[in-house]
Amino acid sequence: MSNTQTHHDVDVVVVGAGFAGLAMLRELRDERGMSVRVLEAGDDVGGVWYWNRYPGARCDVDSTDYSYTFSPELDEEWNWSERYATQPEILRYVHHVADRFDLRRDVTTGARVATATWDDDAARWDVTCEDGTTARGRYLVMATGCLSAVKRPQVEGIEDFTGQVLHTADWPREPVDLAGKRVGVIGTGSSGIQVIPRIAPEVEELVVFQRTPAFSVPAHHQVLSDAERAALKLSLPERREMLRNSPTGLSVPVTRRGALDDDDAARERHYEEQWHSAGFGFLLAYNDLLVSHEANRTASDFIRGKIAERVNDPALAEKLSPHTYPYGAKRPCVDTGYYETFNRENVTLVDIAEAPLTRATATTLETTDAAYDLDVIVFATGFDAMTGSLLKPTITGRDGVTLKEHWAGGPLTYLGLMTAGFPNMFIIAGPGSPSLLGNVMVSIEQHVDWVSALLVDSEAAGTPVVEATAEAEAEWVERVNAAAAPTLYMEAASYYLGAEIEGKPRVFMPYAGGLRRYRRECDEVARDGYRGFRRSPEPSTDLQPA
Ligand code: NA7
Repeated sequence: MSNTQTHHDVDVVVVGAGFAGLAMLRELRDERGMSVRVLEAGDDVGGVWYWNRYPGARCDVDSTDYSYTFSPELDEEWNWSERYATQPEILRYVHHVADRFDLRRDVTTGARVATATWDDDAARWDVTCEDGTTARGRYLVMATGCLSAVKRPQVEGIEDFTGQVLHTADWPREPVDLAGKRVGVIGTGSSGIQVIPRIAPEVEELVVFQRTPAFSVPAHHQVLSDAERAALKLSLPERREMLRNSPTGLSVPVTRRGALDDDDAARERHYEEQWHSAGFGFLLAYNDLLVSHEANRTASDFIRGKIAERVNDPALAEKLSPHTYPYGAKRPCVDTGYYETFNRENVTLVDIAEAPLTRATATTLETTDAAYDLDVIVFATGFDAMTGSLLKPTITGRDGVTLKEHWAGGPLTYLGLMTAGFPNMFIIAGPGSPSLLGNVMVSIEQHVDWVSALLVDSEAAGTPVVEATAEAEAEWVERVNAAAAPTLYMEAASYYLGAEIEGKPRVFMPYAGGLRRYRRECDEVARDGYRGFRRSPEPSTDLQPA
């Protein structure tokens, strides 16, 4: 659908119609009576769950904890069918929410934002989209997601490849038939680890190009019975309270035990028990896995031991075992039969750390060692994380300074919510906030509520121009760095650190102090009259030039 020439003059322009953008729309429109226009690049709502429709795509947070919490009626009527929802089910949920709360009427789809420019005289954001849609709003909310700017590595000659080239994060909407094909998958992060075991049984041959092995633990997918669903619903209030007060936003009990508090036998028993139930929560088996090398080594060794048990060929198991970074320092993965997939006759692992990819030809993908005949190449190479989608459009703040210029040395934010020099622009669950380090749904709702309260307060006080001060921003950036410094996060070339993109500033982007502490901090700032934010009245319209 083309939106050419459509203009929207509203209170709030929201960019992105994923979980965050839709929550912001509902909150500001239905709870605060503001006019909102959501601009969405995709042809439908859903954000990351709209684009990432590769076989095997699933959430690795429990469905119940990856749901909106604003409506008891919604909780009552929606029934998740599995412990971890599949992508189609999550997309159905998003559609249900969009329809039930009549959100679509304020969403323009197919509108990729090209520019957003602050007009200081009018105190308005002017937004333009590639399809010609324009919007003007007093506030701009960037709800663009941390994992949405797709990373497509340059492989020499890829344009000459005559087979199909796919990316997990931009999977075709129509079904892709891989049956009987020779398929190469590049990348072994969460997406690769989900797609590989899923397609292995149907393809003729699967070649996995691995640069860095991941740590993965069993997901323990499980279809929920009626009784389990009923019990989950009953426990919702308690569970939600736990999520809100937890450091991770996950419904995993916080342990006070460190890995070395247990003797070897007790620790082994505990890991074994966690291995058989925890899923993603395995990382929280002990409270020091991300701060102590010695503690981390016990978990890393345990997982490597399990890989050795799951893969028949010891040399192959060794290649699949990570040794170059601590467990958890990169986003850990959960899987269903990932390692066992390599026991199949039709699956080959190619270590491209040892023999790097060199080029593609019409029919092959080549490394320094060999050429692989393929019909399909699947990039599972992830994203330009956290800042990619914020820096793609040209966002221009005060005095003509662009966000790209302001963030040339890495993202600078106050509380992850605003950046100095960009008045009335908010970021949902972006850099400088816990975002990807916890359950992002909890982060999204916390930000939506907090921004909404700030807007109401500012409007009531007659000071609707809000801006983070440069001092507050500098102080917060220091806090973000200080929170990360003692952790093992600093020891992996991860997307948390900007290592996924060549030339990207190497700074630790999310706030590692935990969701609970972060929420407390945001609440205190609000209680202190929004300390660190400068607020001023809108310029009088009488003073506007004609
Ligand atoms: P990730 O986790 O960023 O994984 C990307 C994978 O692709 C990872 O194995 C990378 O290896 C590999 N990669 C990236 N670039 C290249 C190049 N140029 N050559 C070879 N291999 C490459 O993305 P996902 O989509 O799997 O998961 C993203 C999030 O989705 C995940 O964190 C969950 O939150 C859900 P590397 O480690 O960089 O050596």
